[in-house]
Amino acid sequence: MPGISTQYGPEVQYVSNTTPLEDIIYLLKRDGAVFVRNLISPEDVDKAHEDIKDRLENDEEWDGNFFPKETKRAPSMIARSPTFTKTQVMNPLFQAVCDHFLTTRSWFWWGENRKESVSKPQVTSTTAMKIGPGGKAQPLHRDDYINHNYHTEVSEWDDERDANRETAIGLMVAGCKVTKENGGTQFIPRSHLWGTDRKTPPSTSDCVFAEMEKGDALIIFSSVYHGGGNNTTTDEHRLMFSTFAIRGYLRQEENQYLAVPADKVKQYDRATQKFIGYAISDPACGYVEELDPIYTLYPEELKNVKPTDF
Ligand SMILES: O=C(O)CCC(=O)C(=O)O
Ligand SMILES: [Fe+2]
Repeated sequence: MPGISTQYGPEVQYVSNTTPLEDIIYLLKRDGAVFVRNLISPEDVDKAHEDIKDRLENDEEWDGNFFPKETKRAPSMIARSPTFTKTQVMNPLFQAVCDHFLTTRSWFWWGENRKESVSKPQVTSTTAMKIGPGGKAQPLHRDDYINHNYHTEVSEWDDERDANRETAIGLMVAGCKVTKENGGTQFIPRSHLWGTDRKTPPSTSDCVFAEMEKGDALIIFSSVYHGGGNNTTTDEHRLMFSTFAIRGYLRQEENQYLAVPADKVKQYDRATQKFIGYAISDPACGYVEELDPIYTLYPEELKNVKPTDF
């Protein structure tokens, strides 16, 4: 049987939503990004948009060049849209990809014992971004500069060496038809393999453009050079939703404990609450009163629970 590598052409791939996880993982290791068609239903995308319309329209203009003044944003999406949270943040494919690349496994001496710890990924930011006509492209950047992540230059992915290479992964979902003309995300394929210390800055001439239908998704390593594109239209708005996840022991970009009020967190199931940050990152990050932070939501479950070793 031919291997995965012979099934795909050399360019960044658009795959169907039934593609096996191992193929998606292969393509991410190879290119740093992959498009998945029809990952989210157009109805769920529209509902998520509905939930944040007011926040988007009333957004403050950004001061600086990271976002053009034409871009409206809606942060704190987990507080604002249960539909977004259930269908995008907790999307099973995105969760499986994050689990694969962002789970950290380490071992330590603890006296004479060899102790192993597994830290699971968590959400780090959730934003909707609507680029208006005339909006200029963002500077190309790596989102993992937020995590002070320095990369060494490599020619291709190596599972053992690169197990901890990525700190974060994004799921970008098209909220409308996204084109090069209306500001589709531009990114440099395979730039996740680049060293931080390259002498020349990333160039838009190396970029490809996200061209997507509503509900299509772009899964992208945060080390890939990218940015929102130029909106050269006179009448189109480009809406994209983004969810990023990071390793469990790193600080969240968008502070979920303050961005999402506890009563909103309580409306979600336990898996979602954990992903929001209501869990210990093993061995010992995130406790409250030396216990799992989930008990701040459910103090009635505290009976017979004792603080214990990490
Ligand atoms: O709007 C986009 O397509 C990308 C946005 C982005 O890269 C960012 O906000 O960090
Ligand atoms: Fe970015």
